[in-house]
Amino acid sequence: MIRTVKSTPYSGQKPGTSGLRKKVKVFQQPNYAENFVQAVFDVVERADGSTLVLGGDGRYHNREVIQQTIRIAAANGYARVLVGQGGILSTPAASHVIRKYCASGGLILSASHNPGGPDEDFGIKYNIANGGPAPEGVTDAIYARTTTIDRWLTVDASDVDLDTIGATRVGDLTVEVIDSVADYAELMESLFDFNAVRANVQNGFTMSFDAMSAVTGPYATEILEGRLGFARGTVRNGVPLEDFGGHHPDPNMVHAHELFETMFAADAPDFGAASDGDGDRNLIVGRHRFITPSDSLAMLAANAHLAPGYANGLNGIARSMPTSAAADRVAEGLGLPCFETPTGWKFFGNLLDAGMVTICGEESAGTGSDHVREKDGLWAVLLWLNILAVRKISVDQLAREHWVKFGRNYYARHDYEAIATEQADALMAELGQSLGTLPGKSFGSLTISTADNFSYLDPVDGSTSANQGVRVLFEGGSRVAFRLSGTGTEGATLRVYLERYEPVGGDLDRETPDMLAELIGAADAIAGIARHTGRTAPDVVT
Ligand code: VG1
Ligand code: CO
Repeated sequence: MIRTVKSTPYSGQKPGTSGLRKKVKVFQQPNYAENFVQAVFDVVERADGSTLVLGGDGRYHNREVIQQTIRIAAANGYARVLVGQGGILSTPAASHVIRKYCASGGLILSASHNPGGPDEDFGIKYNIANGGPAPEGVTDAIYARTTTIDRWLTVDASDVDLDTIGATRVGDLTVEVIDSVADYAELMESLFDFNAVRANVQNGFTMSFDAMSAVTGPYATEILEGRLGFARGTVRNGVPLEDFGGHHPDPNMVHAHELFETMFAADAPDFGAASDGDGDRNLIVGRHRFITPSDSLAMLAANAHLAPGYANGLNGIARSMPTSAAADRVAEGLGLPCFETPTGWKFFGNLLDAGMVTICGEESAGTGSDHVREKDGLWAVLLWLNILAVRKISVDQLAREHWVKFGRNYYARHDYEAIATEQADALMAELGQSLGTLPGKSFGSLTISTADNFSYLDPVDGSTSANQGVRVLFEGGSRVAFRLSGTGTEGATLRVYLERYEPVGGDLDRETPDMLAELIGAADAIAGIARHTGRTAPDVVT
């Protein structure tokens, strides 16, 4: 029996860079999650009788929303819901399950790298039938629907047992609880040379993986310890916790500092990695060598042909605008097309579907390929392991050889968090107005060559996305970019992206802060960060 529940719209249900993210307390309000889920079902493309994939990163409130969503799906004509055991599906695993079982889409319950717990963040993201995040046209339609919604549909049914694999019925809907890891692990095994990695491990290659008490724990334990033979204990913080143990599940130098300590110790293992709340980000640290995500993208692209899944080479490379141009130099070297997209994985979907690119990446520790339509943390780790096993060199050696061949893009991101929204908006508005006056201006040895507000024309569907951040380019290939975060839940976060290019034959072995010092000063002078925000230093440097 389908039941109609009267409701009224909530303001602010606009998906950001990656889904709708709010405090748990906001999501717990009566009808809040239900309205959003119903709005999704009201607007997305699907036939009656479709399959929906459902899962999340296991954070606080995950199970409640899964149970609500199952009943709403049953009332909205879905035939089948595939839900990860315990409500767990990493973002890349969900993307794969959508593709493998020809679902019409999926709901991923996660606020990714944002902290979890009763007073922290929750999120819902819709992915379309290609397995990728809903493009802007779809998220705009979902948002528009939330502003007029006056009811949601449900069935009266008790909660489904999410912990036991198997099928049950909810009204006319079949709910299948599936193994969260199996399909994904099989996909990884089809892409990479597990034998080569296993042999390397047997020869003494060691690693440390920090799952940050988030969703990758079960995936990493099965694949790294179970299938590749790394020692037990290689995966740390491997049990997903509702509050991620009180930490930010954000794999960077600040939040994954324990891993850094391990990797810079005298007895460091050969390889270190970490992933984020929902398993789509990766952090790569070699023994005594941090690899920036932008460099990781470039190094993976340059060596991907060493893995069986990419043995035929790449079709092209795409990176988000703030990501360093290191990948562009590899594309140039390999004679491949290279694309610059706005921030957020949803902009890669069309390029991947059209076969125009094989590998994509973002400076925020996201890398992935056409095997799914999301960034994929463990995928990047496994590609690194495959490359190192074949080339039989260390991370540090690989990086040095890469820079000698392509030059080095010194890179950092400075985040100014929880600043007043009016201050952030004023800063960006003033910066936008000053763009025309910037070319030709000098700051120390740096001279601005061009400055613009990044606008993207999607070469596949012809859509335009304007206002995607300010780019200031200097003569010689250095750059500063500015944009406001679209994933935060408190005030505004200003992100300042700093990049200095040292060409082949240049200064390739210096410390990043020294190399960026002049650019940091220029960034403040250009945008008036201290003047607008009162902040003289960033909260987080990654
Ligand atoms: C951030 C990153 C962006 C990433 C997004 C989602 O967005 O900068 O590169 O795609 O998070 O990642 P923003 O708008 O806050 O800068 V995740 O791992 O949160 O799904
Ligand atoms: Co994530």
